[in-house]
Amino acid sequence: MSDIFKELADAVITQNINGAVEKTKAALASGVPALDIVQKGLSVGMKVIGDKFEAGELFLPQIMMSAKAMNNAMELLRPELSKGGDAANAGYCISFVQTGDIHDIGNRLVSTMLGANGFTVKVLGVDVDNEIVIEEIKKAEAKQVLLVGSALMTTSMLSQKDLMIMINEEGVRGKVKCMFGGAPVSQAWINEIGADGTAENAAEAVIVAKKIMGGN
Ligand code: HCB
Repeated sequence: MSDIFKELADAVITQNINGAVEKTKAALASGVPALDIVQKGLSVGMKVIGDKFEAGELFLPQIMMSAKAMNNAMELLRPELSKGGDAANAGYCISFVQTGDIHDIGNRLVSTMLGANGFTVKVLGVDVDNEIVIEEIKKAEAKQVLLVGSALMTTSMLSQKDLMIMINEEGVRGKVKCMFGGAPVSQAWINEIGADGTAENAAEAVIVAKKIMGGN
């Protein structure tokens, strides 16, 4: 990892809120692409934090500070990430974090990147009940809607299966393409629940979204 990416990751790992912002400013000033700052720097730090939490080496207050460091850096990056993508209308999508889940850093990043690449994104936020998602699908004027659901916990991931059942029961399966993501989501899970795709990160999410919506 180059020095700047290591410094960005370290700022998140050490809960250095000011440091994460300063390193992000410095990286932007030296011409590092915003997406690289997120994917090669800040997100790498968040992965380390998650692993340390799982190993019992860190506790919730520390994760919250790391999340704040990443979120503050993201505030600087969002305008950059929103620039320069493919402006052609790529479709309408509904983005949300599943019920019971408040992890929104990744979902917001995916939503920003989809917006930058021609999608019109309706962001429903966190802890969203499946009933609300169904209502939004029915309300949508677009013929084809892309669902962008995130779940960061094995528990909240289960509601993606319920959502797919509801989508079928409510007769709206033909209107939606379903892309789900988040750390516990795998292709095997997507196949099991009968969804259309998943992606490891925001850049891949744009590629998968365009593919399943019939673009290039
Ligand atoms: Co949180 N947490 N957390 N957490 N948390 C996780 C998710 C664990 C995996 C940590 C661990 O144990 N290793 C774990 C879940 C375990 C499990 O279910 N198996 C966990 C837990 C247990 C909890 C609490 C229950 C802790 C507690 O209270 N005891 C609690 C739950 C609160 C709730 O939701 N009801 C909790 C709270 C928190 C916060 C508030 C401190 C904070 C969230 C702040 C926020 O989001 N505003 C937090 C954080 C930060 C994490 C970790 C460390 C990082 C998550 C993150 O932001 N990653 C996470 C560890 C981990 O994920 N390995 C840990 C960075 C982003 C950029 O990546 O994966 O979210 P991402 O998104 C990617 C990718 O998945 C993909 O693209 C994104 C961008 O590149 N993607 C999609 C995402 N959505 C997509 C949708 C698509 O359609 C396509 C692609």
